[in-house]
Amino acid sequence: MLNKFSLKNKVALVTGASYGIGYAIATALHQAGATIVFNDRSKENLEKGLADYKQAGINAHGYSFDITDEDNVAKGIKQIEKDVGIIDILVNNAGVIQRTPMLETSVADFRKVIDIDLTGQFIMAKAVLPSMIKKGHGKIINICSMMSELGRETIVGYAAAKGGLKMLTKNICSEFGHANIQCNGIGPGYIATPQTAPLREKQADGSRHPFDQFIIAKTPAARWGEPDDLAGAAVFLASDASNFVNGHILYVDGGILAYIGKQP
Ligand code: NAP
Ligand code: GCO
Repeated sequence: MLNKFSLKNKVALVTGASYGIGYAIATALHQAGATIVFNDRSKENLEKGLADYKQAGINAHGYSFDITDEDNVAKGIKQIEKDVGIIDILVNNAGVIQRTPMLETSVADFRKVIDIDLTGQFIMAKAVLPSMIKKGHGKIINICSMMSELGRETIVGYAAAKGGLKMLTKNICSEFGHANIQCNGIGPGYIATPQTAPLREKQADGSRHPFDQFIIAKTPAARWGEPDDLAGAAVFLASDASNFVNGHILYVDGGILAYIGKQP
């Protein structure tokens, strides 16, 4: 049974994986046997990521491209296929967030978040699918969010994108399931990474950020998640153990989506 979770001889590409959730997922896939390829849009962060992977004993392959740039994505995938091999597992992890009230969010701001958090994932999937189909198998894992199910003030573009990403996941499942492609999502809860650092900043009086307190009260696990909490879900959805799981969003959220929240 454990062999079903092995990623030996598999090539995994994780986008936006110089740090944060992507780095943790790439590390987990490496530990399950995969060859790790990662990308970042900034060459500087890519170099830092390469050094961190090396330090962790992971011989990762790094490629710098912006996931919203279709031409550069195509060039990047072609180079990866030449240098490393056909991509068996794509983790669409790269993403951004903008926190501004909707009426203060410009159309350009909204479009930028949609472009990265939704269109970029479409571009990446479209780039890797032809070789996966030719090879006769493939795994696509889209990093969704609790905001694929719930809204929240000040993150209109992000929630719209993550809701769309849930449906992109179901559509890739519908269109390519016959080709033995499984496309699923991971929906992390509130995870302690640079993206959520502003929500956890200590207050001037040393108290916890009000949002930090809110999340602790809303999460049955009564804690923020760590990137490593997502490792098991990522290995499962990347492996043969999930070959009959398709179009599913696996929420790894400490129970937050199931819970009304502790009475203040
Ligand atoms: P993070 O710390 O902000 O890291 C995001 C990564 O994506 C960075 O490496 C960033 O590169 C990269 N990136 C951004 N735009 C890109 C682009 N256009 N092309 C290529 N790379 C790009 O975020 P995180 O917390 O690790 O989150 C990772 C994913 O999980 C995101 O999709 C996020 O929405 C999702 N998520 C996070 C949480 C959470 O609580 N943290 C919960 C649910 C879902 P740069 O360094 O160049 O910016
Ligand atoms: C926010 C947070 C969340 C998390 C995550 C929750 O501002 O509400 O950044 O959106 O990033 O998506 O699942």
